[in-house]
Amino acid sequence: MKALLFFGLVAIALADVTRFEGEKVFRLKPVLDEHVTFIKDMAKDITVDFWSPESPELVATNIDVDIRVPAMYLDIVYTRLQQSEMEYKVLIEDVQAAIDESGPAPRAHSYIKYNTLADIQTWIDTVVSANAGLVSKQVIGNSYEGRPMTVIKIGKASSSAKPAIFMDCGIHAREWISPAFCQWFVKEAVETYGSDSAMTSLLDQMDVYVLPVFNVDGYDYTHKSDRMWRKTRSKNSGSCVGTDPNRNFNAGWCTIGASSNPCSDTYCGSVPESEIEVKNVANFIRNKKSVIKAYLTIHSYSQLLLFPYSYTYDLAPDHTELLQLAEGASAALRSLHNTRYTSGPGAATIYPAAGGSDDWAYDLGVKYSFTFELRDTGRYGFLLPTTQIQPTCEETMLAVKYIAAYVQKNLY
Ligand code: 9B3
Ligand code: ZN
Ligand code: ZN
Ligand code: ZN
Repeated sequence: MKALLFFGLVAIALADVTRFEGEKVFRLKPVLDEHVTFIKDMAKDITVDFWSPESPELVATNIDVDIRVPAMYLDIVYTRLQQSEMEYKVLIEDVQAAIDESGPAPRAHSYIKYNTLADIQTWIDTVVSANAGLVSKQVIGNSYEGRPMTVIKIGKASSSAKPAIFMDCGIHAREWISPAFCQWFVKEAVETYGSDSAMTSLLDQMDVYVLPVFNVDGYDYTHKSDRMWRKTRSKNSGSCVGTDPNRNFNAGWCTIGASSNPCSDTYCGSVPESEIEVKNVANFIRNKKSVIKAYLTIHSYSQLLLFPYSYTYDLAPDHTELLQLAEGASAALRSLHNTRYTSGPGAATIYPAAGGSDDWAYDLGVKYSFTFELRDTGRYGFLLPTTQIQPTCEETMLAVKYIAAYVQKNLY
């Protein structure tokens, strides 16, 4: 008994899990330049976690700013908010309570739970063995901490090279609905191939490469240590860990909307593709450049369907076509549960930011390049309840299938 208690305590000590008791998420509504200055100054004085936009550099007037505030700073934040006379509300009263509401980690793989990385890795093998002839897997490299990055290939076997779509999920560790969607997509593909005419035709003519978890180290870390982690887990000079993988691609790298401070949540890294995870994906796409016709990357939250560019306000050469396609896909998504998405180029629609994967893929020559920001709009943010996994995935399927069907009809 004593031994059990001892090992129990050791396990808890080793786990070293960050807790968020009494922490709140605020939505601030800056309308004056003074409000923006106020928020940036506050970020300098106290540690606040920017949920949206994802770092203080990206704060501007007339955009909602969602921040998580540690319990010890609540008094001072309330006092300062009164002084600033800025409009605000509390989105989440107690972050730990919101985390606990998502319940204990599932004991087995489930499409309506947030699966652990280990369960996702086992699930990949199960799907591959159960659907030989349609599904295969390929390790595209290992992460910084040595975990395999596995891409699932779905498509009817063919003797000639098929055009393809590449989709990744989980670039950002805490955006848990994203890997859930990639798993859902694979499930739907194998379940509806042969009965759904659009899916059958798609997988007969094209291959879909799905990377269900891009940031494997970060995702594992959000399950075991810190639910709010965003970046990779690579070591920087100094004590701060991790690079933002979606600021580390070689697309206007670190020129705007990214930080050169390794402690920032939007740290761009020491050089483009400094992160092995980014390099692995970039190499995979470069090697298949001639067959990859669309690049889809799944994030959360905000309900946006973005396309290039984010690193500049300049419109992409294919702007009109991409906007039309995004609006069609958003309408398809909305038709199921009336979930409203905004479509547009990243810079003007969310914030200008460089080093993102969609811009990089587009400049490489992948014309149909999109970033999804899934549910919600901030009620739960990254802590989207498991009850919303199914409706979110069902509606997102409609948008992804809309884009896939369009790409299939417009091969180039
Ligand atoms: C950011 C960039 Cl840099 C891009 N090219 N496309 C989309 C985004 C938004 C995501 C991010 O990394 O901040 C949302 Se989580
Ligand atoms: Zn993201
Ligand atoms: Zn996001
Ligand atoms: Zn539904």
